[in-house]
Amino acid sequence: MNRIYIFLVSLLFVCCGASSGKQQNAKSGQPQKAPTVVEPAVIVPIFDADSAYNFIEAQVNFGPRVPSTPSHRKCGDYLVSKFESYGATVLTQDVDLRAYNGDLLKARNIIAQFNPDKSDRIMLCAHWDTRPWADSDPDKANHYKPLPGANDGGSGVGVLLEIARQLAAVPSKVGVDIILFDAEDYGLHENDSHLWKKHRHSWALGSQYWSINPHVAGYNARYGILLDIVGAPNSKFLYEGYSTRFAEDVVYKVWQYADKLGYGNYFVQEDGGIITDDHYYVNSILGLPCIDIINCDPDSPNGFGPYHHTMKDDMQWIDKSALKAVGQTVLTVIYNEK
Ligand code: AHN
Ligand code: ZN
Repeated sequence: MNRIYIFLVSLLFVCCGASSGKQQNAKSGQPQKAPTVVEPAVIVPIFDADSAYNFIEAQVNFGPRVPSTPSHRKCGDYLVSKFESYGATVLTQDVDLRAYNGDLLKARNIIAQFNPDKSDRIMLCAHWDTRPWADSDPDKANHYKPLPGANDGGSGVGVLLEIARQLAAVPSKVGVDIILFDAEDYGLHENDSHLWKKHRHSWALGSQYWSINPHVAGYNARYGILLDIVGAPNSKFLYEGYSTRFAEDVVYKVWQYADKLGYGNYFVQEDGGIITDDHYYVNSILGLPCIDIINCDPDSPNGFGPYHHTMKDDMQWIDKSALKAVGQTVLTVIYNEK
């Protein structure tokens, strides 16, 4: 894998009259002919899945990233310093949020801006907190214990850190904002599921806050891509319902790039469920079209995977091939933006 990491995705040929060419023709007395100008090929860096895997492991090694705990604070500091080391302009939103059960959450949204002066931007996001309760665990004794959060929390962040590392090496034409939302996963405990109507906005508290108070007044981007639970072996990313409702063209664009790259087995072109996730609030509050790439498993009890919201959500459930499919697809989308 130690080869030169360039990846030619597309060549664009444009014919036009360049003034230097005309001068040359005039000097040589040749008949004027429009020269062919070849636009440079789009270069997409190669996503390194080993690196993304290590970024996930680093988060897991902090322990569960439950808001208001020391592990959470330390991991947040680590994430900020990583983005800074890749040349991003990093802002944080440190805010006290109230969970549905009354818990006070010392939350921090982390915003890493690449090329902050560019007005044409893409937003990439994931949540970095982990669920305080393994309430889908087969063992009831675990239902109020925090889970490791390798897939749920760690995987999306790991892929985005690797994308940040690549953005530092090869600048993209558009500006990129990577936003790590906090307090996504403190939503309604399964034992309280009869209260779902009263607490239907108990999930995704960090993205709700950001969507009401974006880091830049009047923040705008062409679109957003949320990565959530993207590291499991044999992941299936189906068309998620809010994504197609709010940002259909973005969904088809991303799934088509995935198909071209040979990742059609992961990015399955079929409708999946409707999932209330961070992107729902980005779409409905801020009006920024945002899709969700999220693994669903309709055959598992809670609709995600057998590890989901259980103590099993550890590094055993992280597969580098899935990380590669997601990371390479998102990089290809970004670097093809002009
Ligand atoms: C609900 O379970 C309502 N939403 C799923 C979003 C989620 C939870 N993503 C990770 N954990
Ligand atoms: Zn979760």
